[in-house]
Parts: sequence; structure tokens; C-alpha cells
Amino acid sequence: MSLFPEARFLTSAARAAQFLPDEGAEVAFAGRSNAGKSSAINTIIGRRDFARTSKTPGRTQLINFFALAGGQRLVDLPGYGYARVSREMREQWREMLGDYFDCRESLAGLMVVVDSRRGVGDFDLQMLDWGRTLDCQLHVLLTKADKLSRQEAAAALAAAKRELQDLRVDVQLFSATSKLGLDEARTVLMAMLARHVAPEGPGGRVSRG
Ligand SMILES: Nc1nc2c(ncn2[C@@H]2O[C@H](COP(=O)(O)OP(=O)(O)O)[C@@H](O)[C@H]2O)c(=O)[nH]1
Ligand SMILES: [Mg+2]
Repeated sequence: MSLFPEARFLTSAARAAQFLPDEGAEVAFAGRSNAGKSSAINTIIGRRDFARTSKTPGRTQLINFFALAGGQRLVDLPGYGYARVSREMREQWREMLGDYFDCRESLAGLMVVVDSRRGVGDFDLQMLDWGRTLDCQLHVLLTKADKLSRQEAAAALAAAKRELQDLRVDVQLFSATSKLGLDEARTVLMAMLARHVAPEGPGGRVSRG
């Protein structure tokens, strides 16, 4: 049985006006193009083709919203770092992500998906920084851990922990292929959603200032 039987795709937004209303609670997945975001979402939801995965990274500049149950959502943020995107696309990306992080009170948590073979990069730190401005819970998935030996994986985890220790960020190993770390990732996701004090709808918004 799926843990998230009601999960379904809601909409893709190309600009802020198309974002879903800022109500309830959502957890966003960020990471470089090809880091393994969509695969992580699929694995956590427990459905192979839930969020699309791709072998040609960097095409989507859309923010994809998925419904869970009871006003809870997952958000697949567009990746960054694909060398061949134009400067214009990069600007668009920055603007849209900026709009998203600027005021998203329903953002309960941010999962930053990092390829364990590459380690935490500037892009990931920027995402975590944005997440911090919203005071949401931060968690890093060091994914594709199946591609590392046990020893290499332990070293990657230790290095990421060192790098993130000042930011109050939890980090774990993960693999969409071997399901390593799946229980932990699901537990963190559900805790993020459950703990969030949802903003009320338009007109009755509570400031978290
Ligand atoms: N071996 C392995 N490959 C993975 C894993 N996660 C993702 N991939 C592969 O990495 C590529 C990019 O994954 P995708 O989820 O589309 O990345 P996204 O661009 O961040 O959404 C795809 O070919 C996936 O099959 C993993 O945990 N292990
Ligand atoms: Mg993807």
C-alpha cells in the first residue's frame, strides 16, 4: 500500500502568478539539474513515474506542485547548474525561485537533493540560504549513494556534515535505486508537514516575523 495514496499532480507554474495559493503546508525539493530530485520524490511517494525523471537535464524551468492529502503539497523546484542554459534562462530561473522563496509561508520544509559524488555546492548553499529566510526546516539528501562504496558514502556524509554544521541542517545518505535512507527521508518529510503551522487563507494571514 502506498503511504501517499492521494498524491497527484496539481499544476506547473512558469511564473509567480501561477503558484498555488499560499495555504496549508508544502515541502519543496531543490537541487542541481540531474541531482536526482524527481527520482527522490518518486521513491518517497512510492510511485515510479510520479514526478518525471530525465536523462536530459535542465529543460524544465517550471515549478511543479503535487497534492498529498489534507492541504499538504510537494513542490519540485527547477534545477540549476546545467552548463548549456542561456543567461536569459538563468535570470528567469533566479527570478522565479526568488519569487517563490520571497513569501511562501506555507513552505514547511526544504529538501535539498545533492549528488553524493559531487557534494554540497554553491547552488545548494544558496537554496539553503533562501530556505532559512523563511524559517523552514532544512534537510539534505545525499543521493545516488548506491554509486559509492560504503567507505566513500561514509566519507561523503562526513564531509557534508562538516560543511553544513553551522546551518542547522540535517543531512543523510539516500538512494532512489537501493532505497537506502528511504524510511528516514519519509519520516523527515512527514514531520515537516505535520509540524508546520499553516498560514490562514488570504485575508487572515499570520505573520511569522
Ligand atoms: N544510480 C542512481 N541513479 C539515480 C538516483 N537518483 C537519480 N538517478 C538517475 O539520475 C538521473 C537524473 O535523475 P532525476 O531524478 O531526473 O534528477 P532531477 O533533474 O534532479 O530531477 C536519472 O537518470 C536517474 O535515473 C539514485 O539514487 N541512484
Ligand atoms: Mg526532475
